[in-house]
Amino acid sequence: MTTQPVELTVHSSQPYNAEPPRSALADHDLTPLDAFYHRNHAPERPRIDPATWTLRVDGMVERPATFSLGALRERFREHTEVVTLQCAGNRRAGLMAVADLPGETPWGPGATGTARWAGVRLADVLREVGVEPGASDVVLAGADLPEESDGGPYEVSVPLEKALAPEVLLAWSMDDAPLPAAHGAPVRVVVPGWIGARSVKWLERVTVTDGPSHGHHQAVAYRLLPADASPAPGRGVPLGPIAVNADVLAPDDDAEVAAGPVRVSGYALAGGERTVVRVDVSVDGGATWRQADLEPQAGRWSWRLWHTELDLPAGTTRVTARAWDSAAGVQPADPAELWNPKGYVNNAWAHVTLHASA
Ligand code: MTE
Ligand code: MO
Repeated sequence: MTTQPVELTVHSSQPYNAEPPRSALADHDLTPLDAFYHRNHAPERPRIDPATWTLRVDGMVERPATFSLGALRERFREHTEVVTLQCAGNRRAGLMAVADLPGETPWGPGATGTARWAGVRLADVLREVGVEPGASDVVLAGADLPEESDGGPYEVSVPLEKALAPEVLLAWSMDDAPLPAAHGAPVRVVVPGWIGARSVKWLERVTVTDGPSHGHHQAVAYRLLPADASPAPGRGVPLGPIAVNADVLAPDDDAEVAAGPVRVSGYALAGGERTVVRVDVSVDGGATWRQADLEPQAGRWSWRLWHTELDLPAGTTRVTARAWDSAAGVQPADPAELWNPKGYVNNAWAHVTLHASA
């Protein structure tokens, strides 16, 4: 088998925002590194020397501390998790087709990917410094300086309860190799089951607090607003756990295929603590459905690959997929009902159009 270099669709170069085509994600438990999307907010990637890098842990803790990379490796056990990251803006193009979202990145299906991450548990680090009573949130700050952060770094927070969950890692390794600079080296946070925005890259500071971060990307962006509201600090619901989502990854949208049996495959992701329990595929716009076969999950926090075989007649067929999660959540049919002023969480039914020749 020959592997061709993946060509990413580059939405912007400063900040660098790029996604792979569906075909590069299809049928891989672990996303090939060159097919992993890039989502940045600052125009420049920070330059960090791992030899002098330190992590400051402070705020409502009994023993504020500063750790070098060596100290983190020595003091804490390494843990590994296979985790799917998904940007809250994934599939935004489907919302933009409903109504314009000026200034927002028109993400297609590729702002998601799965990797094997290794590092230390944030919980172990927090236990070492001792969280004080009354604390409720953990603020995570990177080294990069987005323009909308008013001179400060990219900063978000997660509730203390999630920060203490065993799956949340401070990762230095991606797919058994050192974490690439583009994905947050030397150390990034990985918050499984939650929107990608909480998985802070180029981590420099962890601060235990009694409220969420006031940073732009916690207080204004990455919040869900009703369609008729406009973003303002504290308005709307902060996005945390991912909503159930799925996509068709192969064949690609608008592909030419031979009529007859066609293998269709994709992924489904439940988000939060939930799991994918079922994926349906329809060739008649959702009037009737067949159940796809689910493949074993690579990890508790990774997507679930699925596939089915369709018998396609000559001509054009629109293939639709939807997933169900273990909380009886199912993807909604219509992106018009989901449209929101920042264009997050498009988890409407997925479609690709296939052209079959006899
Ligand atoms: N961390 C920092 N420091 N700066 C960022 O711009 N973007 C976030 C998150 N962590 C971001 C960050 C968003 S919105 C997503 S979806 C993921 O990183 C993307 O991670 P990736 O570029 O490694 O795919
Ligand atoms: Mo994101």
